[in-house]
Amino acid sequence: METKKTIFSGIQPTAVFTLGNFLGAIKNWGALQDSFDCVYSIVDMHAITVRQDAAKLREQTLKSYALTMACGIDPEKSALFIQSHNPHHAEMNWILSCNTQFGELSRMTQFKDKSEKHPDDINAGLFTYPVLMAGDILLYQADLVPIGIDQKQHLELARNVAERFNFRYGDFFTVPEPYIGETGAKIMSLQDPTKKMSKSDDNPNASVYILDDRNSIINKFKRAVTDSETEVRFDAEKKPGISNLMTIFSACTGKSFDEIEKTFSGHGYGDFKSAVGETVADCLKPIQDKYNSFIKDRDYLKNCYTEGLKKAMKISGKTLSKAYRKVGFVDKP
Ligand code: AQP
Repeated sequence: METKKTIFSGIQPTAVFTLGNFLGAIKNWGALQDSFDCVYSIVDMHAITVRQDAAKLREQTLKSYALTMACGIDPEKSALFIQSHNPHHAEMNWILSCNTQFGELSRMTQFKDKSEKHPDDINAGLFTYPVLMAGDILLYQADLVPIGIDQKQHLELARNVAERFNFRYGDFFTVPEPYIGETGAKIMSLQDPTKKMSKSDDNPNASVYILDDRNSIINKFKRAVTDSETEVRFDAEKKPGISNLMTIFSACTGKSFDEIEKTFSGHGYGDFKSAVGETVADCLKPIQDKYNSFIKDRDYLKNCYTEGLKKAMKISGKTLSKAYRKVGFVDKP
């Protein structure tokens, strides 16, 4: 019998997910569930690399869990769990930290970006974030990791750490490959299309959040920054705003850029922006309805994340104890 390949991916519960998180990552997660063994996590340990309000983080973690289910992750098919519930992640983090170089972590652009954004809190966790992420992936011996392009550098580091460990201790970790969807791999801010759309953007018009109401979604697209021309045409360099809107429209409708250009030829930006807003609102409506029913049923949610944890720990426990043996720790009594 052919064994299925394993997928791992995670998302931080720092705020309601954006359209970028959905189109770049979670939409793919759902589509992969039938063909792969999928392990998905709400990575709350990563979230605390930036200062969080404890009560809000707790609530946002549960909301993120419900939202992930609403986006199509079926906890019966996938192992969907909350990262901090599984102690193996912190333990693996230490083993891998001792196999990661200071120099390679210093080159991570996310560390540089986030240090600039939070100059008063450049903590060690922010620096070693990619090691924790490498552990998340390697604990499940994942073959593939669905991510947006922004996470490619971190995945490359996870691959290097896995290869170094394998070289030192003998073949052990599966070296993971990135899985980047064709459309939506990088959704840009609606207010500055040279910057990625982010959950934690201070400008409320820059990001569309999955739970935004219909009017807000349509208005955010109406206000989206474009250029001084009038032609709906894909040119990521010269027309980043319009190209971003075309990417979003294409990811939501399945239409190619050629088809979009033909449909909106001679229409001007106003009509196109309205069409993108309406389409995104239609696309998010069923997710919002499902979310509203999941979030009310806290017992059901608890049951799902408890079962998800059991499935995840069964796999991660085996990997961790083998890694402990490899590095020379005495078997636990
Ligand atoms: N703009 C984006 N376009 C496409 N994919 C994206 N992802 C994030 N932003 C975009 C993908 O979403 C997954 C989960 O991301 P994360 O929660 O680990 O955090 P992040 O990459 O740091 O995303 P944010 O929204 O910018 O969060 P904050 O503001 O909290 O730092 C990843 O696979 C990512 O590639």
